[in-house]
Amino acid sequence: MDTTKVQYKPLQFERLPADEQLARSGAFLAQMRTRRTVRDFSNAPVPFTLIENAVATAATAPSGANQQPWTFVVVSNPAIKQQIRAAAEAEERESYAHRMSEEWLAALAHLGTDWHKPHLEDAPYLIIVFRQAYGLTTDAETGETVKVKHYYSEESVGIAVGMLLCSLHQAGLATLTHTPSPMAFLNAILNRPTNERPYVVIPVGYPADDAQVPVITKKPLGEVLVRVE
Ligand code: IYR
Repeated sequence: MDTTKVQYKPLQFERLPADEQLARSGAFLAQMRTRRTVRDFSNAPVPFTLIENAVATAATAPSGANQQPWTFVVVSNPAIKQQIRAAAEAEERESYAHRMSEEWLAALAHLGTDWHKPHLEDAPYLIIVFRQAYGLTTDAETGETVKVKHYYSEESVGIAVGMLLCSLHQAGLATLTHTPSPMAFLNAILNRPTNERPYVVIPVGYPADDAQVPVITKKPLGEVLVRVE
């Protein structure tokens, strides 16, 4: 028998006037449409509070069984950034030369990426997001470390990263979602436990004055929104 009792409290919810709903959602859309993945970063300093607020925002994300299966490692130390760059470039060099298929390279060609990752040192902060594939707790009686199954950790971390990117963008910062592959070197460099799997590396900062971005478009709404009434 399940004797667990759910404790409830009244939802705090402000019902907005319709015109304000429309104004806010339109303003948010317009702002999000200006977000671009940036590869050329200035080394100009960024207030740490903006990073902290973004991580705090990401940490409000919904997650499977509210297990919050994420760790956000924020690196500003130049020597550590240099190590991450060296390791990422070594893997990426191998990937671009041998591991990625012709089809994959062709799909990517219009973005102009290659194995060079100077942004990993130029950007003032790197946020490395780890997914906790399972939790680790200490058994109260035996003192042993026990594994706790996590549910929907991929989806949960994906949602949290989306919210992180939104926060950083609306704070006036540029980001790059970078997924070197394989990423196990991040556990070694950052000394993270084996239940934590690197999910994405996000350089954060201001764009370089001469930053360029490829000319790309997003699919029109009619292609991505299917309305069933
Ligand atoms: N991870 C590599 C390759 C790469 C793959 C995809 I799919 C991209 O959209 C961009 C890059 C890299 O970071 O260069």
